[in-house]
Amino acid sequence: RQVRLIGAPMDLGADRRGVDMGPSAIRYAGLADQLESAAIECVDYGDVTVPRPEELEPVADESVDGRAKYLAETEVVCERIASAVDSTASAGEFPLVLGGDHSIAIGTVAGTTADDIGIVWFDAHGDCNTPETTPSGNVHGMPLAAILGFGSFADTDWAHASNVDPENVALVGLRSLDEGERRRIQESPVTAYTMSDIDDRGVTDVVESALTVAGDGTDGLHVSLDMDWLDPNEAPGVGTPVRGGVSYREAHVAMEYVANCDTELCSMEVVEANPILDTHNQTAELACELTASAMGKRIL
Ligand code: DIR
Ligand code: MN
Ligand code: MN
Ligand code: MN
Repeated sequence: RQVRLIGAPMDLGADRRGVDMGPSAIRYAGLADQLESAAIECVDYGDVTVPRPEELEPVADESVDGRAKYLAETEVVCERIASAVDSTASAGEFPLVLGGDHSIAIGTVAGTTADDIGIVWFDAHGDCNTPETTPSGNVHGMPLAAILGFGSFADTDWAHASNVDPENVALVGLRSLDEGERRRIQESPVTAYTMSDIDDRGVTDVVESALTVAGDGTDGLHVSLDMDWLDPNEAPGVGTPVRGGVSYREAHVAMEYVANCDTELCSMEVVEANPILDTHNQTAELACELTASAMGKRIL
């Protein structure tokens, strides 16, 4: 299946400007060449349009909606991403969305066409804040809550995905949770694997379990890869680094397990690579390598 790259140069969901350059940095690191040298055909759709924060009215912080900065603009961008993902899938191609901050995941999932999808979410964070619980106001800390319809996201049909059951969602690699989202994750049927689980069981066992959760009774798998899932020594170019993440080898083997999964992989995004915060282009280069592994690249 041909892979279609969709750039989402989105930075409205995060405090740190520069993550909008992620798609360029990942392309510059040679993603298309890496895929093609692994005999994975690839076309580039270009970027979806994202408004610049400078051209937008500052949002008031008073209302509940105001606690989610740029939520209305995020909706517009996510609808564009969803339509790009949808037309990619309809053309029989595989949508690989390049972020941008993690808020773009709302758009990717909204564009999926399978009736019942499972999600594996690789992240240091839970991304389950809602406008009611967020300490930062940044939507990149809320996309999974939006997809699952937690809190006031229940009424957003552009965000709340009707083809995702929380029973089929697994978080992998958690090591930083805000209080409200911690409670939300504990109360919901979402399965959460922390870094301690990876310490105890090893990454392959945890990823296998996560894929089983996501594949149980579903007909498609969505994978969301936040680069801050990795240890900051490997991926320094992220806005919210947290010590104690997975190593280079652990990340690769996890993506190889994703590629070998029995449930059909139907979409993926790689997010939060920020070249301004990076050491040379190390984090974008790693984003390329890991997505190539997930798309099936092997050494032999
Ligand atoms: C934090 C950061 N929990 C927030 N979240 C991030 O702003 O809600 N998620 N970086 O990946
Ligand atoms: Mn995230
Ligand atoms: Mn994160
Ligand atoms: Mn289901």
